[in-house]
Amino acid sequence: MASERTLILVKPDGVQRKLIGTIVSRIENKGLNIIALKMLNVTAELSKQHYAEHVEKPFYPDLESFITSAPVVAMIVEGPEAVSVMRMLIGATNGREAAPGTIRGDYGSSRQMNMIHGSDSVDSAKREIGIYFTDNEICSYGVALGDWVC
Ligand code: RTP
Ligand code: MG
Repeated sequence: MASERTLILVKPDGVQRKLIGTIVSRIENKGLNIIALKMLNVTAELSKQHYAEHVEKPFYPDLESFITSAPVVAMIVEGPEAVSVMRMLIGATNGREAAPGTIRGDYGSSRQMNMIHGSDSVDSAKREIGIYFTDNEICSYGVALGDWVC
């Protein structure tokens, strides 16, 4: 089972609604390792880098206004199949359609303000981790769940 890294953001609505701890707990309860974590303000430039695939889409101006409106908490999460495991924990993009039990399904009722970002592939994760973190901000510790359970 491949150990992967994925880039997670608690978006401005999650920070404003004081759900940082809840979201961190969900990730830890699942057995994944948080190997980097910081709070920052996303600038317009950073937003355009992160959401390069969406910059030309009609919803992008609203997305940029939202993601730059308050701090985010950025994390690198590592573990077996971390990219797809986190996407499952996060749920569908639109909080109104996300399944109960997922983070968006339990806390979100909007398509725009959907609490959390998770990379959508291993390649996206590598690109996004490089945008948000330098190598010396990434830690290594402990044993991933996949080393304990097959
Ligand atoms: P994310 O990248 O933030 O993890 O979300 P996602 O993969 O589930 O969704 P994606 O299609 O990548 O869209 C990125 C973010 O843009 C906003 N959005 N608004 N039609 C719309 O109004 C619309 N579509 C997407 C959401 O905030 C979404 O998370
Ligand atoms: Mg996406």
